[in-house]
Amino acid sequence: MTIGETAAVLRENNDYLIITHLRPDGDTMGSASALCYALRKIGKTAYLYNNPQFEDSYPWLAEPYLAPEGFNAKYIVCVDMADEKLFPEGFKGTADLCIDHHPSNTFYAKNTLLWPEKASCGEIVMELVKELCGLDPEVSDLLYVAVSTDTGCFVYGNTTAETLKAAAELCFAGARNAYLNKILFRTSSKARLALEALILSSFLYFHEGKTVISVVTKEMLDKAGAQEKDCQDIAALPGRVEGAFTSVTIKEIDANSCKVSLRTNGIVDANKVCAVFGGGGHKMASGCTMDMEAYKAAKVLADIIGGEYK
Ligand SMILES: [Mn+2]
Repeated sequence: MTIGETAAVLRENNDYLIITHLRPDGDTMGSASALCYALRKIGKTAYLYNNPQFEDSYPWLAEPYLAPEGFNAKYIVCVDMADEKLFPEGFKGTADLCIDHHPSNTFYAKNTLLWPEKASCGEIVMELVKELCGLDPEVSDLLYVAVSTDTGCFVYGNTTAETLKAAAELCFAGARNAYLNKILFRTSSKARLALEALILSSFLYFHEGKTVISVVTKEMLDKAGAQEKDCQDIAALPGRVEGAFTSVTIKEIDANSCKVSLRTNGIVDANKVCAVFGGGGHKMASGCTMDMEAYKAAKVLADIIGGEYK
Protein backbone atom coordinates (compact mmCIF):
# COMPACT_ATOMS: atom_id res chain seq x y z
CA MET A 1 0.00 0.00 0.00
CA THR A 2 1.03 3.62 -0.42
CA ILE A 3 1.13 6.24 2.33
CA GLY A 4 -2.07 7.82 0.97
CA GLU A 5 -3.94 4.49 0.89
CA THR A 6 -2.75 3.58 4.38
CA ALA A 7 -3.80 6.97 5.76
CA ALA A 8 -7.26 6.53 4.17
CA VAL A 9 -7.67 3.11 5.82
CA LEU A 10 -6.60 4.55 9.19
CA ARG A 11 -9.14 7.39 8.85
CA GLU A 12 -11.92 4.89 8.08
CA ASN A 13 -11.44 2.47 10.98
CA ASN A 14 -11.40 2.88 14.77
CA ASP A 15 -10.50 1.19 18.08
CA TYR A 16 -6.90 0.53 17.20
CA LEU A 17 -4.54 -1.81 18.97
CA ILE A 18 -0.93 -1.28 17.94
CA ILE A 19 1.48 -4.18 18.33
CA THR A 20 5.21 -3.91 19.02
CA HIS A 21 7.48 -6.87 18.32
CA LEU A 22 9.02 -9.46 20.62
CA ARG A 23 12.03 -8.05 22.52
CA PRO A 24 10.92 -4.50 21.62
CA ASP A 25 13.53 -1.99 20.48
CA GLY A 26 13.40 1.79 20.13
CA ASP A 27 12.15 1.61 16.55
CA THR A 28 9.09 -0.53 17.24
CA MET A 29 8.30 1.41 20.44
CA GLY A 30 8.84 4.89 19.00
CA SER A 31 6.91 4.01 15.82
CA ALA A 32 4.00 2.48 17.76
CA SER A 33 3.75 5.37 20.24
CA ALA A 34 3.91 7.97 17.44
CA LEU A 35 1.21 6.21 15.43
CA CYS A 36 -0.97 5.92 18.56
CA TYR A 37 -0.46 9.61 19.29
CA ALA A 38 -1.42 10.61 15.71
CA LEU A 39 -4.52 8.41 15.67
CA ARG A 40 -5.70 9.93 18.94
CA LYS A 41 -5.03 13.40 17.55
CA ILE A 42 -7.46 12.77 14.68
CA GLY A 43 -10.10 11.59 17.18
CA LYS A 44 -9.57 7.83 17.13
CA THR A 45 -9.43 5.45 20.07
CA ALA A 46 -5.97 3.87 19.97
CA TYR A 47 -3.76 1.93 22.40
CA LEU A 48 -0.56 -0.08 22.43
CA TYR A 49 -0.65 -3.78 23.27
CA ASN A 50 0.90 -4.19 26.71
CA ASN A 51 4.04 -6.02 25.59
CA PRO A 52 5.36 -7.76 28.73
CA GLN A 53 8.93 -6.98 27.62
CA PHE A 54 8.45 -3.18 27.61
CA GLU A 55 10.22 -3.07 30.98
CA ASP A 56 13.51 -4.09 29.41
CA SER A 57 13.70 -1.27 26.87
CA TYR A 58 12.10 2.17 27.20
CA PRO A 59 8.96 1.85 29.37
CA TRP A 60 8.53 5.64 29.58
CA LEU A 61 7.76 5.71 25.84
CA ALA A 62 4.87 3.28 26.05
CA GLU A 63 3.29 4.22 29.39
CA PRO A 64 0.86 6.94 28.18
CA TYR A 65 -0.48 4.64 25.47
CA LEU A 66 -0.97 1.23 27.11
CA ALA A 67 -4.32 -0.50 26.52
CA PRO A 68 -6.52 -0.93 29.60
CA GLU A 69 -7.61 -4.41 30.63
CA GLY A 70 -10.44 -5.68 28.42
CA PHE A 71 -10.00 -3.14 25.60
CA ASN A 72 -11.94 -4.48 22.62
CA ALA A 73 -9.78 -3.76 19.57
CA LYS A 74 -11.39 -3.61 16.14
CA TYR A 75 -8.28 -2.96 14.03
CA ILE A 76 -4.81 -4.32 14.67
CA VAL A 77 -1.64 -2.64 13.39
CA CYS A 78 1.85 -4.16 13.71
CA VAL A 79 4.87 -1.90 13.42
CA ASP A 80 8.48 -2.84 12.61
CA MET A 81 7.52 -6.53 12.67
CA ALA A 82 8.73 -8.70 9.76
CA ASP A 83 7.10 -11.96 10.77
CA GLU A 84 4.18 -13.32 12.82
CA LYS A 85 6.77 -15.24 14.83
CA LEU A 86 7.69 -11.87 16.35
CA PHE A 87 4.29 -11.25 17.93
CA PRO A 88 4.90 -10.20 21.54
CA GLU A 89 4.39 -12.65 24.39
CA GLY A 90 0.73 -13.35 25.09
CA PHE A 91 -0.66 -11.77 21.93
CA LYS A 92 -3.24 -13.84 20.09
CA GLY A 93 -4.82 -12.32 17.05
CA THR A 94 -4.27 -11.44 13.43
CA ALA A 95 -2.87 -8.26 11.95
CA ASP A 96 -5.05 -6.03 9.77
CA LEU A 97 -2.14 -3.83 8.81
CA CYS A 98 1.65 -4.10 9.03
CA ILE A 99 3.93 -1.09 8.67
CA ASP A 100 7.52 -2.25 8.22
CA HIS A 101 10.94 -1.67 6.67
CA HIS A 102 12.42 -5.20 6.79
CA PRO A 103 13.08 -6.68 3.32
CA SER A 104 12.34 -10.09 4.87
CA ASN A 105 8.70 -9.16 5.63
CA THR A 106 6.48 -12.24 5.11
CA PHE A 107 3.25 -10.33 4.28
CA TYR A 108 1.41 -11.98 7.16
CA ALA A 109 -0.97 -9.02 7.61
CA LYS A 110 -4.10 -8.35 5.52
CA ASN A 111 -2.49 -5.12 4.32
CA THR A 112 1.19 -4.15 4.31
CA LEU A 113 2.93 -0.81 3.99
CA LEU A 114 6.52 -1.88 3.31
CA TRP A 115 9.37 0.48 2.50
CA PRO A 116 12.51 -1.69 2.58
CA GLU A 117 14.98 1.08 1.67
CA LYS A 118 14.25 2.95 4.90
CA ALA A 119 16.73 2.63 7.77
CA SER A 120 13.92 2.60 10.33
CA CYS A 121 10.20 1.98 10.52
CA GLY A 122 10.00 5.39 12.20
CA GLU A 123 10.68 7.12 8.87
CA ILE A 124 7.64 5.42 7.29
CA VAL A 125 5.42 6.24 10.29
CA MET A 126 6.69 9.82 10.04
CA GLU A 127 5.30 10.09 6.48
CA LEU A 128 1.98 8.67 7.71
CA VAL A 129 1.83 11.10 10.62
CA LYS A 130 2.48 14.00 8.23
CA GLU A 131 -0.45 12.77 6.12
CA LEU A 132 -2.77 12.25 9.12
CA CYS A 133 -2.17 15.27 11.34
CA GLY A 134 1.24 16.82 10.72
CA LEU A 135 4.32 16.80 12.94
CA ASP A 136 4.33 18.51 16.34
CA PRO A 137 7.07 18.50 19.02
CA GLU A 138 5.59 15.58 20.96
CA VAL A 139 5.22 13.16 18.04
CA SER A 140 8.59 14.31 16.66
CA ASP A 141 10.28 13.20 19.90
CA LEU A 142 8.71 9.73 19.57
CA LEU A 143 9.74 9.42 15.93
CA TYR A 144 13.24 10.66 16.70
CA VAL A 145 13.61 7.78 19.19
CA ALA A 146 12.65 5.33 16.43
CA VAL A 147 14.97 6.73 13.76
CA SER A 148 17.98 7.35 16.01
CA THR A 149 17.93 3.96 17.80
CA ASP A 150 17.69 1.89 14.58
CA THR A 151 20.73 3.71 13.19
CA GLY A 152 22.79 3.62 16.42
CA CYS A 153 22.49 7.42 16.59
CA PHE A 154 23.17 7.76 12.85
CA VAL A 155 26.41 5.75 12.76
CA TYR A 156 25.38 2.33 11.36
CA GLY A 157 25.82 1.52 7.68
CA ASN A 158 22.04 1.80 7.10
CA THR A 159 22.17 5.58 7.65
CA THR A 160 21.62 7.43 4.38
CA ALA A 161 21.15 11.05 3.35
CA GLU A 162 17.41 10.31 3.50
CA THR A 163 17.71 9.22 7.14
CA LEU A 164 19.55 12.40 8.07
CA LYS A 165 16.97 14.44 6.18
CA ALA A 166 14.15 12.76 8.12
CA ALA A 167 15.98 13.43 11.39
CA ALA A 168 16.49 17.08 10.41
CA GLU A 169 12.78 17.40 9.64
CA LEU A 170 11.95 16.00 13.08
CA CYS A 171 14.33 18.48 14.72
CA PHE A 172 12.76 21.37 12.80
CA ALA A 173 9.37 20.14 14.06
CA GLY A 174 10.61 20.24 17.67
CA ALA A 175 12.28 16.91 18.47
CA ARG A 176 14.69 17.37 21.40
CA ASN A 177 17.67 15.67 19.77
CA ALA A 178 20.35 16.57 22.34
CA TYR A 179 18.13 15.60 25.28
CA LEU A 180 17.12 12.30 23.67
CA ASN A 181 20.66 11.47 22.54
CA LYS A 182 21.84 11.86 26.14
CA ILE A 183 19.15 9.49 27.46
CA LEU A 184 19.38 6.94 24.66
CA PHE A 185 23.09 6.83 23.83
CA ARG A 186 25.09 8.52 26.53
CA THR A 187 23.56 7.11 29.70
CA SER A 188 24.11 3.58 31.08
CA SER A 189 23.20 1.86 34.33
CA LYS A 190 25.97 1.44 36.91
CA ALA A 191 25.70 -2.31 36.41
CA ARG A 192 26.15 -1.97 32.66
CA LEU A 193 29.26 0.15 33.04
CA ALA A 194 30.69 -2.20 35.67
CA LEU A 195 30.05 -5.11 33.32
CA GLU A 196 31.69 -3.27 30.41
CA ALA A 197 34.75 -2.63 32.56
CA LEU A 198 35.04 -6.36 33.33
CA ILE A 199 34.51 -7.31 29.68
CA LEU A 200 36.95 -4.73 28.26
CA SER A 201 39.69 -5.77 30.65
CA SER A 202 39.43 -9.48 29.91
CA PHE A 203 39.61 -9.77 26.11
CA LEU A 204 41.57 -12.73 24.79
CA TYR A 205 43.73 -12.02 21.73
CA PHE A 206 44.68 -14.54 19.06
CA HIS A 207 46.36 -14.48 15.62
CA GLU A 208 48.37 -11.27 16.20
CA GLY A 209 45.25 -9.49 17.40
CA LYS A 210 43.15 -10.29 14.33
CA THR A 211 40.84 -12.34 16.53
CA VAL A 212 39.45 -10.89 19.76
CA ILE A 213 37.40 -13.13 22.03
CA SER A 214 35.32 -11.93 24.94
CA VAL A 215 34.17 -14.49 27.50
CA VAL A 216 31.30 -13.23 29.64
CA THR A 217 30.84 -15.46 32.66
CA LYS A 218 27.98 -15.64 35.14
CA GLU A 219 30.51 -14.62 37.78
CA MET A 220 31.15 -11.37 35.86
CA LEU A 221 27.41 -10.65 35.63
CA ASP A 222 27.03 -11.27 39.38
CA LYS A 223 30.03 -9.14 40.22
CA ALA A 224 28.66 -6.23 38.14
CA GLY A 225 25.10 -6.77 39.40
CA ALA A 226 24.02 -6.96 35.76
CA GLN A 227 20.69 -8.30 34.52
CA GLU A 228 19.60 -9.21 31.00
CA LYS A 229 18.68 -5.60 30.20
CA ASP A 230 22.25 -4.54 31.00
CA CYS A 231 23.64 -6.91 28.38
CA GLN A 232 22.27 -5.32 25.19
CA ASP A 233 24.80 -5.22 22.37
CA ILE A 234 27.70 -6.50 24.46
CA ALA A 235 28.66 -8.50 21.36
CA ALA A 236 29.71 -5.20 19.72
CA LEU A 237 32.48 -4.56 22.30
CA PRO A 238 35.36 -6.82 21.11
CA GLY A 239 34.91 -5.65 17.49
CA ARG A 240 35.96 -2.16 18.56
CA VAL A 241 39.59 -3.21 19.04
CA GLU A 242 41.88 -1.71 16.40
CA GLY A 243 43.10 -4.40 14.00
CA ALA A 244 40.33 -6.89 14.87
CA PHE A 245 39.13 -8.88 11.84
CA THR A 246 36.99 -11.30 13.80
CA SER A 247 35.33 -10.73 17.16
CA VAL A 248 33.63 -13.32 19.30
CA THR A 249 31.49 -12.94 22.38
CA ILE A 250 30.91 -16.11 24.40
CA LYS A 251 28.27 -15.87 27.08
CA GLU A 252 28.33 -18.63 29.68
CA ILE A 253 24.98 -20.35 30.19
CA ASP A 254 26.21 -23.02 32.63
CA ALA A 255 29.30 -25.16 33.20
CA ASN A 256 28.68 -27.11 29.98
CA SER A 257 27.11 -24.67 27.55
CA CYS A 258 27.52 -21.17 26.19
CA LYS A 259 26.04 -18.80 23.64
CA VAL A 260 28.32 -17.51 20.91
CA SER A 261 28.05 -14.37 18.80
CA LEU A 262 30.59 -14.00 16.01
CA ARG A 263 31.20 -10.88 13.94
CA THR A 264 33.72 -10.46 11.15
CA ASN A 265 34.92 -7.99 8.54
CA GLY A 266 34.08 -10.58 5.87
CA ILE A 267 37.48 -12.30 5.64
CA VAL A 268 36.27 -15.09 7.92
CA ASP A 269 32.80 -16.40 7.06
CA ALA A 270 30.91 -16.17 10.37
CA ASN A 271 28.06 -18.30 9.06
CA LYS A 272 30.45 -21.14 8.11
CA VAL A 273 32.14 -21.14 11.52
CA CYS A 274 28.84 -21.13 13.43
CA ALA A 275 27.37 -23.83 11.17
CA VAL A 276 29.98 -26.25 12.62
CA PHE A 277 27.99 -26.03 15.88
CA GLY A 278 24.53 -26.04 14.33
CA GLY A 279 24.15 -22.26 14.28
CA GLY A 280 24.18 -19.70 11.52
CA GLY A 281 23.27 -16.23 10.33
CA HIS A 282 25.08 -14.03 7.86
CA LYS A 283 28.64 -13.95 6.53
CA MET A 284 29.58 -11.03 8.79
CA ALA A 285 27.43 -11.83 11.85
CA SER A 286 26.33 -15.24 13.11
CA GLY A 287 25.57 -17.09 16.30
CA CYS A 288 25.48 -20.57 17.79
CA THR A 289 25.22 -22.46 21.05
CA MET A 290 28.16 -24.65 22.08
CA ASP A 291 27.88 -27.53 24.53
CA MET A 292 31.12 -26.94 26.39
CA GLU A 293 32.68 -24.77 29.04
CA ALA A 294 33.04 -21.13 27.87
CA TYR A 295 36.87 -20.87 27.96
CA LYS A 296 37.18 -24.25 26.23
CA ALA A 297 34.79 -22.91 23.56
CA ALA A 298 37.07 -19.87 23.15
CA LYS A 299 40.03 -22.16 22.45
CA VAL A 300 38.07 -24.34 20.01
CA LEU A 301 36.73 -21.31 18.12
CA ALA A 302 40.16 -19.64 18.00
CA ASP A 303 41.57 -22.79 16.34
CA ILE A 304 38.81 -22.90 13.72
CA ILE A 305 39.01 -19.15 13.01
CA GLY A 306 42.82 -19.31 12.74
CA GLY A 307 42.46 -21.93 10.00
CA GLU A 308 40.19 -19.58 8.05
CA TYR A 309 42.83 -16.86 7.67
CA LYS A 310 45.10 -19.16 5.65
MN1 LIG B 1 13.38 -1.31 12.80
